[in-house]
Amino acid sequence: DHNKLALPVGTTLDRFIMRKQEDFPYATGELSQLLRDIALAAKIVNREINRSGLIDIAGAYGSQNVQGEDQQKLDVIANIRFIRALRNGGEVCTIISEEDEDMIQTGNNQGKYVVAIDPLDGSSNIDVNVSIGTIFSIYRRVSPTGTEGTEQDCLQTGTHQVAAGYVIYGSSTMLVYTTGNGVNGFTYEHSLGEFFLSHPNISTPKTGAIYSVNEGSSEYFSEAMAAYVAYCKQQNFSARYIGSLVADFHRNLLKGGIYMYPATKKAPNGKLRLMYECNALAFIVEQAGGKSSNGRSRTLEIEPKGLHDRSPLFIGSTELVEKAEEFLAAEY
Ligand code: AHM
Ligand code: MG
Repeated sequence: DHNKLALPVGTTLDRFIMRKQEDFPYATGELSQLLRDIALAAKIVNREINRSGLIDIAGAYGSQNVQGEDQQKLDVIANIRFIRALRNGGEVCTIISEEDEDMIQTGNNQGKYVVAIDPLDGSSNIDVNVSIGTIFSIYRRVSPTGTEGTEQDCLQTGTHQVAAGYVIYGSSTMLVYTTGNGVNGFTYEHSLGEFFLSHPNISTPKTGAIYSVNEGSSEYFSEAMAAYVAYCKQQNFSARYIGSLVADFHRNLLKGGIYMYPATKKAPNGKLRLMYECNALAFIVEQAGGKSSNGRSRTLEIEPKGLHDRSPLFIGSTELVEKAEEFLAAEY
């Protein structure tokens, strides 16, 4: 069946999405439209980020987000841009965002999807020209259409994601996503304003030699966690930690390695948010042949209790994540 043939490098994102939709004869095209809306917002945010050094758009905005952190102006801009694109697109009834305490109703009550988004992750890196990212998860609503989306629609386990992805605004800008059928990466060509397939069918190495963790917090690590980090050093792994989740994750996805944000004595659930950060990357890593865990159980099966729940995260090459779990089992 010609539709199932792999599409060549250089295929545009729009064409790729269209051709993939043809693989599902009954697909209505709504998810495809939603992915295109996200890509459009990503282009706009990319433009804002590229200009930020010039027009001094970045910098503290004076307000804080629900996690009590300083919100940079670009976070606010990215949040507005993504919400606007999803609202205009019409496929999404409800959005939850790391930047907003409550659910955002788009007014599209016929929309079948809900989106969880971290519009601009790694905000502390904005002012110093380090890569930052957007992370998103898409779920099908469980409530009937015709009304606003509910909290139950938003608080689904990661296993229910129908698509997830991230945008990395780095030395080049890329969109990487999955709809549960492998992972594909697209690189943005500024002069043409298009994303092109550059990394078809990404598969992450089974093992690797990079560990990524904020060792500045090691005073607060559990003994088991400290023992695993010591093990990584005995293995002569390279330490790589940008402090920008998408960038750290992306590098390890391509090269093999493990990213860790553990539970600490200070932050018993770690720092990262289950709905906006962990689940999307967990879906992607599994689709690429890797693994994601909270140190104990599979990220995608964690039952969310609240929109802004946090979870420890151990993600990357299967062998390394399993090794970390072995060490951490000493804690339980
Ligand atoms: P943010 O959502 O406020 O930007 O925070 C998330 C970021 C991640 O990108 C990164 O991996 C992590 O925080 C770094 O945290 P730390 O400075 O504690 O190592
Ligand atoms: Mg974040």
